[in-house]
Amino acid sequence: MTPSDRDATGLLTKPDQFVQLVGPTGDRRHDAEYDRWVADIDLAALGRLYRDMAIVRRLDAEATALQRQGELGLWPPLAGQEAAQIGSARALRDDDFVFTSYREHAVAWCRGVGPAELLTVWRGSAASGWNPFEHGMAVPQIIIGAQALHATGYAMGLAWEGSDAASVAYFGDGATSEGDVNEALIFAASFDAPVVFFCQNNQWAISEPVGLQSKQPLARRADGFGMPGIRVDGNDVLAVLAATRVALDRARRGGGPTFIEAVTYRVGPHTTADDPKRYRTEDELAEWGARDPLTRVLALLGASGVDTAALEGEVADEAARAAAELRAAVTTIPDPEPMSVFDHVYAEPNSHLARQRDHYGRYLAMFDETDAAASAADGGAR
Ligand SMILES: Cc1ncc(C[n+]2csc(CCOP(=O)(O)OP(=O)(O)O)c2C)c(N)n1
Ligand SMILES: [Mg+2]
Repeated sequence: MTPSDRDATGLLTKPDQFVQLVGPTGDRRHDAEYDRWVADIDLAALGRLYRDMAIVRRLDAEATALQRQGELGLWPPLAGQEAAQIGSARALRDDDFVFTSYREHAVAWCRGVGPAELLTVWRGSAASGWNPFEHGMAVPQIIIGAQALHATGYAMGLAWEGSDAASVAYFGDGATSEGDVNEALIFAASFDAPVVFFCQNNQWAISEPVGLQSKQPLARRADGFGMPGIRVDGNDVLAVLAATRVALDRARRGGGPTFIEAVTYRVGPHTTADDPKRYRTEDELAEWGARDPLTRVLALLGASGVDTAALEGEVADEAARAAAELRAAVTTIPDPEPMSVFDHVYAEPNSHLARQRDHYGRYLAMFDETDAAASAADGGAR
């Protein structure tokens, strides 16, 4: 990559161009602007990034299996997006705050959300998931793009309080077509909010390809909103870490928001309720398989003299243990008490909710009566 590949704003302009520090075969590509942002990442640190990615990949596969076995209602797999999520989340400080959609399981992992805690909502055992303030991470947002507004508002609050923390909004390529995301970008630019808009362009919004939603690289839109845009290889954990550090640093120094487009690929289905074979080809899958985020890190470590067979083995064992623990924890989560669904709707009681609670209570009682009647008819055998 040469400086002439960039336009006046520093944006890489051609669709196949992005910030890349590690190529698909593990070749280290030097970049005059971004290298210094990851100068501290030695082989041990790179090994830790590999470990994160391998463990979240294994946990994700376990969650998919748990859904197939009827233990979860639904699961949106992250497979393929490990580098985009780990690279960005490992750039964060504890006092930063992230607002994600439903696929950022690796971000949750980095924020210290326990894997079993992460799955409670997908099992239907919890109304949301975790205490956001314990992890600096809001619970998953299902409304596409809504979290971009939340992140912007939170960032404006941080600035007003004089904090140098930042917020990050994670969303997908499809979300960039939503009003919420566009409104958030305008607000953030107008108020120099310390927020990073981290868009994982995984090429698909369910069955809609990104080309249908944007005639040009998504990062180019940033210019129109009045903020810098960085297009980064989302399958290159080192480049993502560098790009996110650049954006966070700008936010902390009062420079306002940045839009990052991490170019990546959703390897699995949109959710376990989707069949991607209906809308995309095996060739496309193979093409992206060759750009796998984990194999390139192993290749680079190997070429740098690390015993990668040992590392791979150790991490695989650790990941298998984490997956077994996840399975044991998830399958024993107690079912919630049905009436608890009303507990956290409002801080104060109100008559509208009280009516619904009463109605639902009477509805549930009908089952007790049915059970009691059936039991009496059986002579109490039930
Ligand atoms: C406001 C809104 N509209 C539609 C949907 C249904 N929906 C769920 S996921 C999705 C696609 C999102 O694609 P993208 O933003 O690229 O994220 P990805 O799933 O690829 O991570 C849609 C349209 C929704 N959840 N919310
Ligand atoms: Mg998408």
